[in-house]
Amino acid sequence: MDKQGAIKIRLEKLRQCMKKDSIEAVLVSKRENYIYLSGFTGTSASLIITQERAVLLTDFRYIEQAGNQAGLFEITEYKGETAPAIGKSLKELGIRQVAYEHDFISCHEYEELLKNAEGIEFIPLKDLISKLRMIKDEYEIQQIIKAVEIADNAYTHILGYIKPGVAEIELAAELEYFMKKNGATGPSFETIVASGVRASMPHGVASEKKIEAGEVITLDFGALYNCYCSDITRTVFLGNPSPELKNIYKIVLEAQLAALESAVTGITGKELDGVARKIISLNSYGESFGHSLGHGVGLEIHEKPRVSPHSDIVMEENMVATIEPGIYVSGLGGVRIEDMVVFKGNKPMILTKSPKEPIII
Ligand SMILES: [Mn+2]
Repeated sequence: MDKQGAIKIRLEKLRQCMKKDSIEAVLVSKRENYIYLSGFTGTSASLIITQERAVLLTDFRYIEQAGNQAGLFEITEYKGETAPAIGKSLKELGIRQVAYEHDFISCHEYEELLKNAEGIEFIPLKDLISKLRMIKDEYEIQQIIKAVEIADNAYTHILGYIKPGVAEIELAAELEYFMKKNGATGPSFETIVASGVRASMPHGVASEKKIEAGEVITLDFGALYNCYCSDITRTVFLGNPSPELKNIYKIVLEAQLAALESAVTGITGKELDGVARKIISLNSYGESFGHSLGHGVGLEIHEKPRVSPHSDIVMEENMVATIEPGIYVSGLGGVRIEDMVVFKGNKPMILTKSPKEPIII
């Protein structure tokens, strides 16, 4: 499926939902949402979509790019502030009520919109677009597969760089350099390299600390490819780990493999999270697994569906999520293992290919 074909179907689905919910028009200004619905990847645009019209407003910097990328949209150039341009367009289109991204635009922007669109009613869009984005189409899955592949290759590459005396930040730089040389536009989030006792911090962003023999190292990173994210975590040992860390690794891996087995369509986020959490708790590390099992990944690094103890969402075919249990012990270190999967009936498509047996460098 080509990109334009995919976008056409996404717009049709959005319009069906709008009809069902009696929404006359939607206003989209969140970047991931306008990329999804129009194909335009610049950093500033607003979309106004009705049953009949699809308008993309942007400024001088992006007119040419928008024309090239957003073939299904009428492109409107504006000068100056955004809100007056949106207000003018809404009036010209004869719109009486518009659904806006209430969870994205700021209070100030909202006030400006109201000021510039007298007589037009603003209603919250709720999770209409994020729900559509949960189910990935073929084009999206292809981009995600490529983003995961780049990260997998970067992991293999970085293993050769892990040695005593190398700083976490050097490893992060090498990972990011490798990913960009291999087709990524950048990292999908700030690279985490947490060594030694720092590995007890689930989000220990790479620091100037030098890695020493005998330490555990958690690497959590991802590639951004054609606007789609990947996310992988591996934990490796530089020299022989302590028996406790070795045992923690074994438990996390067992929990991760069990969760992958259970990653079937029809399971809820809560149930899936529970599969891994139960194993970790039975091994008395329940308190040390303080985050969710996973999260959706796509145009955003963290999106729906959540795989957490609070998530009632039912997993459906072609949802994409991470499975990433971890155990963190302050003063000792931590272990996390993370793969990305596509939900497919009774057996997930596991995208991440990097090995998970404990590696002692
Ligand atoms: Mn993750």
